[in-house]
Amino acid sequence: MLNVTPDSFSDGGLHVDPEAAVAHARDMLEDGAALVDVGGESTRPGADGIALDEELRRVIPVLERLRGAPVSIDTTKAEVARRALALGAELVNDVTALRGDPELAQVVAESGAYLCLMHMQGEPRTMQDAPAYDDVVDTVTAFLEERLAFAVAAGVDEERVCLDPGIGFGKTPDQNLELVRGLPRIASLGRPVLVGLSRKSTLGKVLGDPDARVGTDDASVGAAIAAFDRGASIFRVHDVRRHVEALTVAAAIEHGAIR
Ligand code: HH2
Repeated sequence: MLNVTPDSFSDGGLHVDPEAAVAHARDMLEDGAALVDVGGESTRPGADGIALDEELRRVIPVLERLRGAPVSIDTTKAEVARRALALGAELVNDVTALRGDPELAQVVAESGAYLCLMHMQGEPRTMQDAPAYDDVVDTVTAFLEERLAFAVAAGVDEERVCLDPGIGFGKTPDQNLELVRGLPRIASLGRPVLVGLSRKSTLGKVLGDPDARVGTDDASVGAAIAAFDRGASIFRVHDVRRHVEALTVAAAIEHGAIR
């Protein structure tokens, strides 16, 4: 994934210059990424939303330079998605699961693009204040089932939708771990499951730092393998090469394939 935000928690600010962002995207593709997720609006805990103009100013120059490369657009805004899809983006990654912009469902449906529906409790500015669930796996699974039905009713091809529990989006570290354990339930909805565990603060907290804001890449790989073993098949990561190597071996063990 590629942040062109000045304030993302893991690599924000590194790729605000479009040329640097594009070079980083090409490195990720070279390292085996299937898609580069381009995002101009930070969703880190505490982040405020940004205006349409600013988001377009951040992502359009990058998307123009990446034309022809496999790209997804991480946005909640229909207009950003529309422009990104016109520039060749293949997937819309909407952290609001089509609850943010009432026009986004139609943009995705008409374009025939792939769509990621993610669970989030609350909104980024306040979501970590006091996340609470009766049963986090039940709640997230029921939510994703309902949002999938909503997307399909709006004309999105079900075969093009993947589902994401939204690790860190209104969840405590324990709830995040419970969600990874519960991935088989989410996978039972019949759609590919995407997870974004990479560098998230829960990983640093598991390693003993209660104030961690990020996790290490080695911790990220461990989490990705645990998620793979429980049915995740799409991984939103930062250190692509490490994850590709680890997941290729895990997949070969699972499926018996030597390439
Ligand atoms: N996580 C982040 C952003 N977008 N999209 C999906 N579908 N799933 C995720 O888990 C997810 C996401 C946050 O990670 P990061 O990109 O490192 O931070 P930021 O949002 O500040 O760019």
